[in-house]
Amino acid sequence: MGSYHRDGRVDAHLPHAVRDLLERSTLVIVSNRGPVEFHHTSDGELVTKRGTGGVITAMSAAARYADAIWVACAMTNADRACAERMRQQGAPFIELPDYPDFRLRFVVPDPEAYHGYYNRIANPLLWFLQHYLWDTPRAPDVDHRTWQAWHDGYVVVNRLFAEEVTAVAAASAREPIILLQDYHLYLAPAFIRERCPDLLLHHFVHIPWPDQDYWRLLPSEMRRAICEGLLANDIVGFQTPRHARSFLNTVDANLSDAEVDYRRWEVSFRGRTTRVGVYPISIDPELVRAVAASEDARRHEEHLQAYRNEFTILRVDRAEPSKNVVRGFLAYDRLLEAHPELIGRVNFLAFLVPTRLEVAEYINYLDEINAVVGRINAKYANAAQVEGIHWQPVHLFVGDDYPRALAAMKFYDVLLVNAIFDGMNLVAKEGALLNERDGVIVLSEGAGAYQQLGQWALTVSPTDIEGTAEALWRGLTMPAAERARRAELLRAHVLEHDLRRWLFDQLHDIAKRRSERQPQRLIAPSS
Ligand code: GDG
Repeated sequence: MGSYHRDGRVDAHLPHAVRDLLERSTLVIVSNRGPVEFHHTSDGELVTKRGTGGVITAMSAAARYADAIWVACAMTNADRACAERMRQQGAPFIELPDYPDFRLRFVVPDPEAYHGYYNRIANPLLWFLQHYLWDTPRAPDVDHRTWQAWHDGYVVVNRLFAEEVTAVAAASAREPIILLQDYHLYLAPAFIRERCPDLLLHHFVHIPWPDQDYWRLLPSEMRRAICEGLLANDIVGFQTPRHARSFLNTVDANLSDAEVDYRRWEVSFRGRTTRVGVYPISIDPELVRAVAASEDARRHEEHLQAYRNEFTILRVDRAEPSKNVVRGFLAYDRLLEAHPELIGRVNFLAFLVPTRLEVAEYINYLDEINAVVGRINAKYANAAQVEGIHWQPVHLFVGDDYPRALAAMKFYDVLLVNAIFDGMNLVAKEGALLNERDGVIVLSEGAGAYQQLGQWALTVSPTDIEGTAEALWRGLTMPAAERARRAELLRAHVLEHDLRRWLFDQLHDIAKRRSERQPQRLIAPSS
């Protein structure tokens, strides 16, 4: 795989338009979470820890190809201390000796603004909305605290991001290309545009874009500001055509002065045109294989052998309501009821990463998961005992351990990815790449990956517990030749549509927009 060299040489194997763009530009990656977090050890030493999550993984790979600066929020006390020291020293960036691909700049909101932006608006309000997670007769309640969090949190922090980005752009020796990430930053593009009308702005939305009717659960002031913010970009990218079309509909429904061209996937608004694109995110096969082959992963693989059975079902996810973990266990329970011949012969291994434990819904969800697993294990332990065997049908591993999760992907017979509505679900792609047993993927129609991988998976509606149980059964009993055929096609697709392609397709479209804009620039400066 090619890469960028700090001395300015860009790998010759990159497509021409992309290579040209990278040679002239600096990529300014803008996301809530940065590539690393700083922490103080007990003896006061400053150490870095690599950030987690799909967005960081993807954009970290992007930084290998280009001169890159990352603008992110300070999350820890040590992050804030670092930003302060950088300011006092008048240094433009934080250099990271262990991560030479990045130069970093922190946005440092005051804690109250950050709390409103992150814990009240971004997660849970926008995240819940965009994943259709609300039980609408009960939530959300947009009350005075929500409005306060919107004005004094979300708007304020988005403005801080815009200030930081414009400062970075102004100081950049090369042409800056701004790559904004996700739902935390919907307003920032409009604030950046106020200051820098000519900057190239690209925004990728990693999560679903729901139907325009569902957006009406947010007050019109908020949803209009979100649409206007996104339309300040040159390109807005989504994971699937369905999400992109929903965005066009939402703009059409909310901004009467926007002109939506459904044929060209463009919106004209206040004298500018925004293009809407589809870029399904993927994995970096080389990187994923390297982690899976690491010493750490091999140790886990060995240890996990004890948890396997004649059949192994696997799930790997954040402990997140949108991932539909509880229904997955209910489907497994139903499978065992319908096929008692599986008793003692199948194990369900679930690797769950605790997430957002500052939000009550997430603590409750983890409790629900523990309760359903406890119930299933108790129920079948008794049934197994009657037959004189010791058997635990579900093994739950809760914790943050990426090499362990990848190690487990090598030996599943069925991988369950049954998200309700989700952006992509990279786990389906990692599983397809790493599995060594021609394992079958049971995939929800609500997962973003469904659009690409659905034809070779067994697909289910996310609420259909009976259908999911049947799909698990079909997966476990599928003839070997059919399993092998599907596994091969899944792997080939993932290898061809990798993270590099996701990135380069976006850079290619940015280069195209850039070349279209050059003539406008020649005319504009005197005004
Ligand atoms: C969003 C969207 C979209 C697994 N165990 C651990 C761990 N993992 C890795 C997985 C996978 C990643 O975390 C999770 O990928 P998802 O695709 O489920 O992503 P989300 O975190 O929900 O993020 C999603 C994604 O953005 C990218 O656009 O696909 O739809 O919701 O790679 O293998 N990672 C760590 N510890 C673990 O124990 N650090």
